[in-house]
Amino acid sequence: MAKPLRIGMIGYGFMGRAHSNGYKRVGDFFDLEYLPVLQAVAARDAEKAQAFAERWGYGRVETDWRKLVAADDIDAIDICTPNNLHAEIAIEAAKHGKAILCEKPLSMDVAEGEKMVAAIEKAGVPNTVWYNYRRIPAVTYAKQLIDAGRLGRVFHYRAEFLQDWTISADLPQGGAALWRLDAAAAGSGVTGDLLAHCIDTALWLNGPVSDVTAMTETFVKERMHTLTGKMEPVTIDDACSFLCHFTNGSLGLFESTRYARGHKALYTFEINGEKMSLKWDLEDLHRLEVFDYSDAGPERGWKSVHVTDGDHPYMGHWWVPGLAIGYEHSFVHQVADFLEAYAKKQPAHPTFRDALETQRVCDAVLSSAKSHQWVNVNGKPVG
Ligand code: NAI
Ligand code: SOE
Repeated sequence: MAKPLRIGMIGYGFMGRAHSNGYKRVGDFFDLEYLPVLQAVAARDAEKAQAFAERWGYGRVETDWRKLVAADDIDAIDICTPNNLHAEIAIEAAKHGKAILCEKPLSMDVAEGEKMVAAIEKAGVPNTVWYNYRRIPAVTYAKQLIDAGRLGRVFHYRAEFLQDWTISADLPQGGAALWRLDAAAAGSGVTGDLLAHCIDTALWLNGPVSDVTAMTETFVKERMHTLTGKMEPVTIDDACSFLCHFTNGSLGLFESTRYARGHKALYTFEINGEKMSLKWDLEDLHRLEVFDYSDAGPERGWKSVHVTDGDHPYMGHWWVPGLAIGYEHSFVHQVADFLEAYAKKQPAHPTFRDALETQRVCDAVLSSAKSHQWVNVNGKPVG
């Protein structure tokens, strides 16, 4: 019989649901020593939290997250709140010896992230950050090809994350659904919200970034703030593009915007190596496009690998070969990997320390956009 890992979740929005689904499904598909128990959920609105708890099967509700992180019946705290609460909750949870699963981006900035890393390392608690795109089988397969040396020397890494949901100038900023448009709650705009995903994947696949040069733009300068009812300056970056050098000698090109009309979540990356190139697209997430220069001359060309076979990463846990899985499965996989690492007392990547490296690149990008200069990152490899 599996041992219980009692989860205390804070926040019940989009990620509250995605993670809860992960916790509920994982034991049906993975054999694990520990399994999650949906012990309690914390949010300020008792009625809404109760409704969430009943729908998803949480045992009880707290309206103050501080009570949840101190509770004796909780083993792990899952932080699903807006970004400005990640640090305070994580540092408090570490003091109480809880394992911590924190949503991305780790923190509002590097200074805050460093305090979080110091707190969890001092407490010695298991920790991870939900950069879930690593766990989409086609992305994990790309990592396997790179680690096996199939690309040879890498020349280029290109990534973009495009959306279009903030184009209307009538969209307000701040408050419950729109905290992403307010830097006081989000830290930054697309840099921390979207590019952070691209950067985490890039550091994982292609190694550390040494320096960056960036530009940002805020297309709509003022929006009505839902908390004050007044027109207020917009403090986030609506769009951000940057160039970088990786320490392996390759060149990076990244772009993100919420103003790419027609694109909802177009996260793509392409890596060009001496012997092989790889391309991936979140909107077609089970495919990895592969160009292998070692293929016989006349047959050489881009192959679209449907990453759904039993010997592809994670796929042996699901259906029969050829049948696709989706976005939500990346969270199931992250829960499975976290629980396996937890049982073995090993780090669960990306750890807080790994995610701090992503934060360093984000801060350097924002700093370069301000100064119009190249900025050093001094990054370290991530696990
Ligand atoms: P959301 O707005 O849907 O949910 C936020 C939740 O936090 C709400 O339930 C709200 O009531 C709760 N909350 C706010 N202040 C609180 C407080 N003081 N005490 C307790 N609860 C509080 O936001 P969403 O989309 O779920 O985002 C949450 C986090 O997840 C963010 O850090 C975001 O960047 C990250 N995220 C990550 C994704 C991924 O791909 N890994 C996808 C979407 C979000
Ligand atoms: C924003 O719309 C968002 O939900 C981000 O917050 C997530 O991190 C990203 O995965 C999808 O888009």
